[in-house]
Amino acid sequence: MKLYYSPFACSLADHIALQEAGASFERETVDLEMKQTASGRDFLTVSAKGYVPALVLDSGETLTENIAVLDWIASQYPALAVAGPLGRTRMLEVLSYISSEIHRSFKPMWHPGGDAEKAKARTTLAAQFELVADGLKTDYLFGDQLSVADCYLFVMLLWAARFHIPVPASLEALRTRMGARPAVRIAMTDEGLV
Ligand SMILES: N[C@@H](CCC(=O)N[C@@H](CS)C(=O)NCC(=O)O)C(=O)O
Repeated sequence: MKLYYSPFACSLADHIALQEAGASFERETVDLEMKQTASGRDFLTVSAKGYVPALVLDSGETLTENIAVLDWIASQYPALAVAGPLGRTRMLEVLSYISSEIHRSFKPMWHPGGDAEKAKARTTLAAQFELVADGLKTDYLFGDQLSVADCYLFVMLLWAARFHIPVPASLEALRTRMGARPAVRIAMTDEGLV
């Protein structure tokens, strides 16, 4: 399989999850502005959506959308899934919150200008991280074992640090804990982030 990604983009979550899973995968960066892969291919022929992540499976099928890609990784590598009768549902609940609320709230931060919008986004993000922290009672979101949801949350926490958005101490600790994991360090090194 092959992961199309861009350094420090949300696709880092999928990159980390694959690395944590011990999966065998190829990877290729994408120039998101030019919609071109590092090998010069038109990225729109890989994914018409034109954004990362895109994961091309060994079957030749292409998966997009963080929620779907991370859910697929958890289904293939159960060590990264959430156990229990409601485990998958709870995992999807968190992935959806991260994707449709937190991830989306960062949007103004990536574009120049829009100071009022940025200020509003900061307030929204701080409240969203508080809400996640309120439910965090263990080392990771779902207990003592990391799941794909932590991988996505970790990227949001890295973005928070980059934009100086305050997060509660428990999430700072999670960011540090995740950042020290060997697989996370490998993925971040591969993306030129450490
Ligand atoms: N709905 C998508 C959004 C993915 C997304 O926003 N990717 C960004 C990087 S974090 C991207 O590739 N942006 C480039 C673009 O939209 O042109 C998902 O959840 O996977």
